[in-house]
Amino acid sequence: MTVPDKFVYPVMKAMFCLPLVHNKEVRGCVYLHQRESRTCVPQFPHYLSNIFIIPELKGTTLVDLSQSQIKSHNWNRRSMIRHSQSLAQPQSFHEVSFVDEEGRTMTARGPVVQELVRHGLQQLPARFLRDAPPPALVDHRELESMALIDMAKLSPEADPSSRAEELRRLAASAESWGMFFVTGHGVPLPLMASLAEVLKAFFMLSLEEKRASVGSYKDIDNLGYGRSFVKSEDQKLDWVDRLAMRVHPNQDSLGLRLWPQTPVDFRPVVEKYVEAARRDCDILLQALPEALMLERQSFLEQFQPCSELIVNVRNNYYPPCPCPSSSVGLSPHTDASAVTVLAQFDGVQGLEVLRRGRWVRAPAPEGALLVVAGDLLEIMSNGRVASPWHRAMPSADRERFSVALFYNPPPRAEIGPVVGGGSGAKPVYRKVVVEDYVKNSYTFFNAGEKTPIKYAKIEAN
Ligand SMILES: O=C(O)CCC(=O)C(=O)O
Repeated sequence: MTVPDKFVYPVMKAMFCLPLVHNKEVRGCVYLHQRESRTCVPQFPHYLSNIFIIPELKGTTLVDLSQSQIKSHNWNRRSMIRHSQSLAQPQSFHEVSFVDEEGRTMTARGPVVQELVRHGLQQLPARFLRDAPPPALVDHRELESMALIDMAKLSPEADPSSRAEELRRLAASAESWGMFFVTGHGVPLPLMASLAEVLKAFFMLSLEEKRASVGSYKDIDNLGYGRSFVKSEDQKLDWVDRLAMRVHPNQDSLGLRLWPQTPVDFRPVVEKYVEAARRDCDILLQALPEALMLERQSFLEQFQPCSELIVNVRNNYYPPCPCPSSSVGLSPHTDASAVTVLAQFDGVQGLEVLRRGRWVRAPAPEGALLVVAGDLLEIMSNGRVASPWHRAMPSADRERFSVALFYNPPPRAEIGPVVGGGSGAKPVYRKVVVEDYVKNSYTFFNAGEKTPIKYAKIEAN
């Protein structure tokens, strides 16, 4: 017997599915979900005193099955408990296609994380269970050096002394962290809010609706609705579902653009966001070399012809995790991009960066975008801006959404280090063809800290 759909809400923890017993009678079944928070709790004040998880009710929803509904399904306390246990069984899988080392297209399966959560998962399945990853420190003093750059001050029309100061801060943060936040960027706050809205609306569709909405990228490695970087059925998995899309170039004939049809404004909103974020990338790709005392156009000129440059977007959804201390939202990696722009929402943190051997949790300031150096920028800057080794961690009680936009030169472009600006250095990286580098990076994705970039390093004699 199944619970009628309209009463089944994503369940965060199986203990939340306890039947509600009132005067020894089954009065209802409690389902809780963060998303619906404000609507529900006030509707059931008389129930609250019966539930021993009251302190956890903040930000949750109660859904009540009335006596008559229970009777009509002939439920009793035991069958409801059985039912809530059966909900905990994982049922749905992402099919992931990938190209193996011999160029064959292979398929592997991995559970849909969001569905595990919806079915009231209590224990982390073995495929998600990691040896406890080292926890991150929150070091506010250290984080002060991760700059919040005001892009308005980078404009050539800005006051020269505040512009010089902003360029100095930009260089310092880029060289020290490989990342910095930007405000005063070209993405207006209402557009950020719309981006969050369409993203959440997409992930909150049922699994069938999501699949129907987005279609399939089957023949393309690492794109589509599903999960990233699965190469085998026994590999440890990340606690994330994602929708990864190529958004530029935009020729449909390449079969690379499969936009979700629902919500209907998904595509216009994401396209508007991409356009604005791309403009910001271009500004930063001029400001950065200037800040590093290199020729201002020396990075951006490596993005020609710009009609062919590649922009991918990965929309990440990290549902609440029953055992966050033994799982990872997104495994440690560097980005193969030149520049990544990360949008985080609702102030929910999760991104962590390895710095001086310690994991440090990045903040998620409202309205700011995080700019992260990718491996290609490390090469272009001859190692002065190192791509940070980073990961995302899930949380026990908060879902998290993020959008990572990867900005890359055209696949056939050859990029190389720009040396100068008083560094007096010899190149420590060789020139690489972008598509070769990206392919190499996928191959070595799981190979350990900063392995992919060794491909471009010039070994010291
Ligand atoms: O969600 C995050 O904070 C990290 C995202 C990320 O690193 C990625 O998508 O490559």
